[in-house]
Amino acid sequence: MFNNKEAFKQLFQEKLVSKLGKPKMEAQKADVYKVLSSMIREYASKNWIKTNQNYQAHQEKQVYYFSMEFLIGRLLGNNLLNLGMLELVRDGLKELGWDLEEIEEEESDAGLGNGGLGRLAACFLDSLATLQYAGHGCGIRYKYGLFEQKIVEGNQVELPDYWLQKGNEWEVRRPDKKVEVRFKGNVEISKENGELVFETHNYDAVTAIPYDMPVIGYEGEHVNTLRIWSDCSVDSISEFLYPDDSQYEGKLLRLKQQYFLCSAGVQSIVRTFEKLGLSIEHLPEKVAIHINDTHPTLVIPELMRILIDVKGLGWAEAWELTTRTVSYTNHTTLSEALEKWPVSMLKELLPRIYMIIEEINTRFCGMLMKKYPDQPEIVPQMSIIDGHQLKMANLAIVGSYSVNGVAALHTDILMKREMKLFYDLYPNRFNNKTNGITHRRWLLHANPALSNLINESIGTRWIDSPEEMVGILKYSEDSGFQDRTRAIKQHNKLKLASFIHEKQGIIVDPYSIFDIHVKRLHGYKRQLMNILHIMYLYNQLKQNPSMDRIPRTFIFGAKAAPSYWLAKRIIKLINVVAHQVNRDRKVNQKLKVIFLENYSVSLAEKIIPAADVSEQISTASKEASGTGNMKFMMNGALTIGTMDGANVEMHDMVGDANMFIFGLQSDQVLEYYQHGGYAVQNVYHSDARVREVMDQLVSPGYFGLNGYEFEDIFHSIMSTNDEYFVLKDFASYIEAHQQIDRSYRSPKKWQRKSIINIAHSGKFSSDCTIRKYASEIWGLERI
Ligand code: 26V
Repeated sequence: MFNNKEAFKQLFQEKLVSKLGKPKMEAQKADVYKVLSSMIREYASKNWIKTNQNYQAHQEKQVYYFSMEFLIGRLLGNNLLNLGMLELVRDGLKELGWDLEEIEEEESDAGLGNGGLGRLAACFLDSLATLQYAGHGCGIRYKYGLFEQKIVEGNQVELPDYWLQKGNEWEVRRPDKKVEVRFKGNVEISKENGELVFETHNYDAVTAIPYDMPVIGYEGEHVNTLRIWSDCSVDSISEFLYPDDSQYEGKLLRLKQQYFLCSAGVQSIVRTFEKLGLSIEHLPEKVAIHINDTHPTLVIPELMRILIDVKGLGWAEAWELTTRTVSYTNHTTLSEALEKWPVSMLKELLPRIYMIIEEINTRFCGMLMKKYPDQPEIVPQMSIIDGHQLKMANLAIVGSYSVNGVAALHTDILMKREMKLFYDLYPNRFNNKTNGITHRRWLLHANPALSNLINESIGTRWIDSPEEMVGILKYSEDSGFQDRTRAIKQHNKLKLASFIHEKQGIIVDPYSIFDIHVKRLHGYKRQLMNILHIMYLYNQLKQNPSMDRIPRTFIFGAKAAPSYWLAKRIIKLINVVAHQVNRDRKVNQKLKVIFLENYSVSLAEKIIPAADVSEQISTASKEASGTGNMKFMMNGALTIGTMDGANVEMHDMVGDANMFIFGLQSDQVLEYYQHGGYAVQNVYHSDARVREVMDQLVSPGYFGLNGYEFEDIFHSIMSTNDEYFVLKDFASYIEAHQQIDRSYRSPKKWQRKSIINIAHSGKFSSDCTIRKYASEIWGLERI
């Protein structure tokens, strides 16, 4: 159908008429988007069906990746790329008078996730399909995705994201595959043939309807499924995505969402498995269930419930099958993000599930008492139910056969500290799988010029084997290659500069260093340290406007959880500083600050290819991995960063010479925590640069309007003993920025570093990560 441009043009025009009842002259961009995307979906359907038939016929083992979040972003461009039709469609549309890039802007950005965890799930789906593994996503079809952020007078304002308003051309509603999810009720226990039988009465039934989206692998042959569940009850369960990120709150609706996903998903898996005609004890040979953080942990008791209450298995057999089926990824060690549900809530909402959890816990604690008879203090530390709380991480570890962290350092911290007791008990269960990103979206699609240059230099094999990107290392000293990578970066910067001008009316110097900090706003990610450093630079430039500094444009993008007061105040501070700096004629040739509103997947695709410098400055030990760091590296930005998360592994590959590393190490940070922190007052009093910017936060009239404006931020540092070590790392952060300024003065050296980073970034492709999950955790074969 799409093997030549003329055929495409012909068919496209026919569809415009038949689908919209409009002649070509009257079609709007939105019409073009709608018709084109539905054509692509239809086109992919053949392979979608074929892939599924193949799975059935070969009884392939399948992995189901359960996640409360899939941050998929836009699909049109990526699907065209993966189908190998991007050029053809772009050219065909052009001849018909349309610009594909503009058409892509018509698609809503599916923001069914908060940040890294949800985006990781989306990258994994892309790699699973491309590598031809039988792997599917299982999620919730939220009616409202992550809120849309507006900045009004420097403050974040949240608007609902009704992403389905224009319809979703990629999904297929599957009412024939609906299942019933049951809440509440009374559990009645009876005895039949000497066996206990559990039956729940007077429950509330909710119908779960799946919507399937094709996940099209690169080269288009292989098409997996992302199945997202929706309900149609009056007070809808799948109404909206919780916008909190790394901040646990025990909300009843959130628990309902979690069980809704787990129950619908597991029921549908068992139904599919049964079509194979095998008896249930073969389940772990044919099915792997993976849980993305603890949010879907209820798959464990739900599978137990089905095996025992519906399939009639005994406890021991059900437990053996369950724990051979489920595997779990941990994504954080922040204690405030660990899920702990009130027992009272579970008992009422999910009485049978709670009974099963209680039984799991009783047996587990019994085993512990036998194993550690002389250390009774161990039991309450490892117990799944702790007084009135259910600890989801403990349940996830006990009920699964694999527990992995998301970067080497993170896994190390899990094994040696956070989960040490569990690691001692189950040493073989723990393993590391460093995160990755799909180079198809983040390089081929987001930065076509750089991809083409790589193709011209080393051929196209790297697209299938991203590790082969190291092949460009041999050009790191080649001045022709350096000039071309530099020109590509400049082109991307010009494009971003004009986007900024269009959105905000601010002119930024496209030849300045683009220094970019985009991610969720959180204390540990230290956007505050960045803006305080900008205040310091501003002070210096004001004092000496002719100071020799390479012009810098600092760009921020960050959403704060609506309930996270301090995070919102930091957004305000960034905007206030930006306002002041940008209109100050004495310095604004050398310094600009931009806050881009509504950071999202589609915005990231515009920003990242234009970065010279990538800010990855979390307090060491706090960022489990980070994935933005990898996206910037792949697009040739140099990282200013701490030895945290996957930065450590980036550093292993490129070395000190090609990254700007600063700050405390994770061991030092953890050591300080064990002794109640460090003496923040000493740093405040001894470093005049620190004191000056801190005092400016609370100086009357400093920021123009009313003084004392940022007393809350000042105190958030001084009265918590600077829990994120912002002041402690400040001096070394200043130094790292000075080094950036010096390095940028030698374009050749800078470009060399940039090429070395690009070359090594292939190892962070999620293809590499998924191969490891498949062979080391799931036991999948490539089809
Ligand atoms: C936690 C919670 C708590 C309950 C309310 C809703 C909610 C939503 C998301 C989360 C997730 C916290 C964990 C998380 O996002 N971790 C991030 O995972 C990335 C992918 O592995 C990793 O790169 C980041 O470093 C890590 O912070």
